[in-house]
Amino acid sequence: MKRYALYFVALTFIIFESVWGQTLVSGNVSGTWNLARSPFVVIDNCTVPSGQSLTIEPGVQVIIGKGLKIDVLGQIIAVGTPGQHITIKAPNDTIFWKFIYIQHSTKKSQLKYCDMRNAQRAIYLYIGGVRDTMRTEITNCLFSNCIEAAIYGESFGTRDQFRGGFEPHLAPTVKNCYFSACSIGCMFYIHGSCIYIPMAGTFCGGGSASPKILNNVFWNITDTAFELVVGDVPRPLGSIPIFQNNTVVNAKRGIFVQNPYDATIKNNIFYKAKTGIERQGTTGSLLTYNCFFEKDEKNFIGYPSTTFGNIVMQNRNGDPCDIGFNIFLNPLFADSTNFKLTNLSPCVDAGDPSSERDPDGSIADIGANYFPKTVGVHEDLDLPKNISLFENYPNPFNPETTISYHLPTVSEVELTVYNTLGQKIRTLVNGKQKAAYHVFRWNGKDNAGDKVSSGVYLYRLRVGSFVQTKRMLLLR
Ligand SMILES: [Ca+2]
Repeated sequence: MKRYALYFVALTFIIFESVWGQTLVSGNVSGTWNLARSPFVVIDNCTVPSGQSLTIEPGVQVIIGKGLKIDVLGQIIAVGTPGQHITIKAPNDTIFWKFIYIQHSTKKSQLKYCDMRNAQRAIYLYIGGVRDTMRTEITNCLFSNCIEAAIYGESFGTRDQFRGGFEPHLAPTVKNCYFSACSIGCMFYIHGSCIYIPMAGTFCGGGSASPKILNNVFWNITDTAFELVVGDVPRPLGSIPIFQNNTVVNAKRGIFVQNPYDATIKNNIFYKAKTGIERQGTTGSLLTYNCFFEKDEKNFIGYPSTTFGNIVMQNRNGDPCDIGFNIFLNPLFADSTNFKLTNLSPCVDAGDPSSERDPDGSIADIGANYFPKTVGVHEDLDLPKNISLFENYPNPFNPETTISYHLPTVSEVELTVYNTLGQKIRTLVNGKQKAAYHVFRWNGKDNAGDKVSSGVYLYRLRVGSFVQTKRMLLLR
């Protein structure tokens, strides 16, 4: 009788598999999920244990039940192909699964050509309590209908009285992805904690995050496309986020950056974003070669600097721009889903000339999808041939101003501020620099860190035998 029951269970399972063609999964999972056993239905929380790996093959469907998650303590490799995407979704469009939670693991996880929809946070990256870097690659994926964030990263440093604190680092790459109908596209949160030991002092650990967000489209984002947030123990541990060549269309905010994040934000399009960029605190984030259109003027750059957003010069296409070569023109999209550019777009070849060239060999376009020119026609590298020192901006200023210059070749550079008596006040740059457009801020303080008084100051750029001096006026 007992044996009979076993046969019955086995038979039921086989029938279930063949009739419904699905595999139910829960608990510990690893190995390979292949097309023959697809779809994989997650009926309870799953875990990829530490040291183990889960591979999901092209074409596989993963259906995750309401509020459920896949914890990845080891590694997940979900790599589809352009013709056979992997689908990760809820049983229907009114239900939301939780997330794929990749945590602590320093084995590189990879998600490519995965379509993820109806999640709380589709991908949740977490590193804490270690002194290590976690790198996850998320490329060519589609995210839609994520109620909190499509990708949420968290780096949490912990206190440690013996080693002065754990300082984990999160450094994912998100490239060629498409985000739509999500509250937040990508969000990274750094924080930590401290401990006080009598006689020994306070020991703090802080996390850092340097995501590379490249060539993605963010469309219909109800909150923010890219958000960098700082929690407790905000220690600037070398977070260097890069947001480059993305297209953001219809968002409440394009980017939100908190101090001490120091982000590079270049070659992006912000189209119909209520607020293009909002900065909180004195972030050193550098905004260059972006295109803003139909922004809310008064909120454009956020607190505290209004340095950018003012038309003061022309870019290499002859279009009006600010000192960071940001333009404020209609990008002239060729279509309303992929947001490719037309040949008349002011974004064509208007990106940073020092960034990687487009596949057609031309200077980088602004936005996620470049406009391909006739293959084989390569224009000359159109960088300024001479060293150029630009007017500081704003001028007069209080308390800070921006000084910029262009170097055509790698050079030894000295940028110094003098008073009208010829006394050296502040050395801003002294060393070798690459061929590029460089921007520096002067905060009105001398080398000792003291505020200097109102008056005329001179800034001098010396590059080899090239020396040029310009005047600026500080009015406190
Ligand atoms: Ca180009």
